[in-house]
Amino acid sequence: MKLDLSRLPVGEMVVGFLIVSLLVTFILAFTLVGSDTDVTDEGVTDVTSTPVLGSADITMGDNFFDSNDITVAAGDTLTFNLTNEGAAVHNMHIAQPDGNYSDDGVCELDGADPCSDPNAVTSGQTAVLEWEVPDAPGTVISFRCDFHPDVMTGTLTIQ
Ligand SMILES: [Cu+2]
Repeated sequence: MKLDLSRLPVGEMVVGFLIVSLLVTFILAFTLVGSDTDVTDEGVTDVTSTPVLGSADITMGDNFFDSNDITVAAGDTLTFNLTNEGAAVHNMHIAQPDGNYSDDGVCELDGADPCSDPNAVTSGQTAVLEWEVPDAPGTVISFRCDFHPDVMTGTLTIQ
Protein backbone atom coordinates (compact mmCIF):
# COMPACT_ATOMS: atom_id res chain seq x y z
CA MET A 1 0.00 0.00 0.00
CA LYS A 2 2.77 2.46 0.91
CA LEU A 3 4.54 1.63 -2.34
CA ASP A 4 1.34 2.31 -4.28
CA LEU A 5 0.86 5.64 -2.52
CA SER A 6 4.43 6.73 -3.28
CA ARG A 7 4.18 5.63 -6.90
CA LEU A 8 0.97 7.51 -7.63
CA PRO A 9 2.32 11.02 -6.96
CA VAL A 10 5.42 10.19 -9.02
CA GLY A 11 3.17 9.08 -11.86
CA GLU A 12 1.19 12.29 -11.62
CA MET A 13 4.38 14.28 -11.58
CA VAL A 14 5.58 12.52 -14.73
CA VAL A 15 2.24 13.14 -16.46
CA GLY A 16 2.31 16.75 -15.28
CA PHE A 17 5.87 17.14 -16.52
CA LEU A 18 4.90 15.72 -19.92
CA ILE A 19 1.94 18.12 -20.19
CA VAL A 20 4.12 21.10 -19.27
CA SER A 21 6.77 19.90 -21.75
CA LEU A 22 4.15 19.70 -24.51
CA LEU A 23 2.88 23.18 -23.68
CA VAL A 24 6.42 24.60 -23.70
CA THR A 25 7.06 22.86 -27.02
CA PHE A 26 3.94 24.41 -28.57
CA ILE A 27 4.75 27.86 -27.15
CA LEU A 28 8.32 27.64 -28.49
CA ALA A 29 7.03 26.41 -31.84
CA PHE A 30 4.67 29.36 -32.18
CA THR A 31 7.39 31.74 -30.99
CA LEU A 32 9.76 30.38 -33.64
CA VAL A 33 7.06 30.68 -36.31
CA GLY A 34 6.70 34.29 -35.23
CA SER A 35 10.45 34.73 -35.59
CA ASP A 36 10.37 33.21 -39.06
CA THR A 37 7.71 35.71 -40.07
CA ASP A 38 9.93 38.52 -38.82
CA VAL A 39 12.86 37.16 -40.83
CA THR A 40 10.64 37.04 -43.93
CA ASP A 41 9.63 40.64 -43.35
CA GLU A 42 13.30 41.61 -43.09
CA GLY A 43 13.98 39.68 -46.29
CA VAL A 44 11.28 41.62 -48.10
CA THR A 45 12.87 44.82 -46.84
CA ASP A 46 16.22 43.64 -48.20
CA VAL A 47 14.73 43.20 -51.67
CA THR A 48 14.51 46.98 -51.84
CA SER A 49 18.28 47.20 -52.03
CA THR A 50 20.28 50.27 -51.24
CA PRO A 51 21.24 51.77 -54.61
CA VAL A 52 24.87 52.09 -55.58
CA LEU A 53 25.85 55.76 -55.78
CA GLY A 54 28.60 57.43 -57.80
CA SER A 55 30.49 54.32 -58.80
CA ALA A 56 30.32 50.55 -58.83
CA ASP A 57 32.92 47.88 -59.51
CA ILE A 58 31.95 45.04 -61.82
CA THR A 59 34.14 42.08 -62.64
CA MET A 60 33.59 40.33 -65.97
CA GLY A 61 34.39 36.64 -66.27
CA ASP A 62 33.81 33.95 -68.92
CA ASN A 63 30.91 34.56 -69.47
CA PHE A 64 29.24 36.52 -66.72
CA PHE A 65 29.12 39.77 -64.78
CA ASP A 66 29.84 39.20 -61.09
CA SER A 67 27.08 41.73 -60.34
CA ASN A 68 24.13 41.26 -62.65
CA ASP A 69 21.24 42.64 -60.58
CA ILE A 70 22.17 46.16 -59.60
CA THR A 71 20.00 48.78 -57.95
CA VAL A 72 20.80 52.34 -59.03
CA ALA A 73 19.50 55.76 -58.04
CA ALA A 74 17.38 57.86 -60.42
CA GLY A 75 19.30 60.87 -61.72
CA ASP A 76 22.67 59.68 -60.40
CA THR A 77 25.82 60.04 -62.47
CA LEU A 78 27.22 56.56 -62.18
CA THR A 79 30.63 55.25 -63.19
CA PHE A 80 31.02 51.51 -63.65
CA ASN A 81 34.60 50.38 -63.18
CA LEU A 82 34.93 47.17 -65.16
CA THR A 83 37.65 44.56 -64.92
CA ASN A 84 37.91 41.64 -67.33
CA GLU A 85 39.21 38.70 -65.33
CA GLY A 86 38.18 36.27 -68.03
CA ALA A 87 40.15 35.02 -71.01
CA ALA A 88 37.62 36.12 -73.63
CA VAL A 89 36.85 39.64 -74.84
CA HIS A 90 33.90 41.26 -73.03
CA ASN A 91 32.21 44.63 -72.72
CA MET A 92 29.23 46.32 -71.06
CA HIS A 93 26.37 47.75 -73.11
CA ILE A 94 23.28 49.30 -71.48
CA ALA A 95 19.91 49.28 -73.26
CA GLN A 96 17.58 52.24 -73.68
CA PRO A 97 14.91 52.69 -70.97
CA ASP A 98 12.37 51.10 -73.35
CA GLY A 99 14.40 47.89 -73.22
CA ASN A 100 15.82 48.06 -76.73
CA TYR A 101 19.44 48.28 -77.75
CA SER A 102 19.95 51.04 -80.33
CA ASP A 103 23.28 49.57 -81.39
CA ASP A 104 22.66 46.09 -82.77
CA GLY A 105 26.17 44.72 -82.64
CA VAL A 106 29.05 45.88 -80.49
CA CYS A 107 28.16 49.28 -79.04
CA GLU A 108 30.00 52.37 -80.24
CA LEU A 109 31.49 54.92 -77.87
CA ASP A 110 29.65 57.74 -79.66
CA GLY A 111 26.49 55.67 -80.15
CA ALA A 112 23.07 56.16 -78.60
CA ASP A 113 23.50 53.50 -75.90
CA PRO A 114 25.78 53.71 -72.87
CA CYS A 115 28.87 51.67 -73.76
CA SER A 116 32.04 50.71 -71.94
CA ASP A 117 35.26 52.48 -72.93
CA PRO A 118 36.88 50.59 -74.58
CA ASN A 119 33.96 48.79 -76.21
CA ALA A 120 36.01 45.60 -76.46
CA VAL A 121 37.77 44.77 -73.21
CA THR A 122 40.49 42.18 -73.57
CA SER A 123 41.64 39.73 -70.89
CA GLY A 124 43.10 41.51 -67.88
CA GLN A 125 42.08 44.95 -69.15
CA THR A 126 39.93 47.48 -67.32
CA ALA A 127 37.23 49.75 -68.74
CA VAL A 128 34.90 52.51 -67.63
CA LEU A 129 31.27 53.16 -68.39
CA GLU A 130 29.82 56.50 -67.32
CA TRP A 131 26.05 56.60 -67.22
CA GLU A 132 23.46 59.26 -66.43
CA VAL A 133 20.80 57.15 -64.72
CA PRO A 134 17.39 58.10 -66.19
CA ASP A 135 15.09 59.89 -63.75
CA ALA A 136 12.60 57.03 -63.95
CA PRO A 137 12.19 55.21 -60.64
CA GLY A 138 10.76 51.72 -61.02
CA THR A 139 12.25 51.19 -64.47
CA VAL A 140 14.37 48.08 -64.99
CA ILE A 141 16.99 48.46 -67.72
CA SER A 142 18.92 45.57 -69.24
CA PHE A 143 22.61 45.44 -69.90
CA ARG A 144 24.71 42.86 -71.71
CA CYS A 145 28.06 41.90 -73.06
CA ASP A 146 27.87 42.27 -76.84
CA PHE A 147 30.22 39.32 -77.32
CA HIS A 148 28.02 36.94 -75.29
CA PRO A 149 24.57 38.60 -75.48
CA ASP A 150 22.61 35.44 -74.78
CA VAL A 151 24.30 34.44 -71.52
CA MET A 152 26.10 37.52 -70.25
CA THR A 153 23.33 39.85 -69.19
CA GLY A 154 22.10 41.80 -66.22
CA THR A 155 19.54 44.30 -65.00
CA LEU A 156 19.73 47.79 -63.55
CA THR A 157 16.76 48.60 -61.33
CA ILE A 158 16.21 52.34 -60.96
CA GLN A 159 15.08 53.32 -57.49
CU1 LIG B 1 31.30 38.62 -72.66
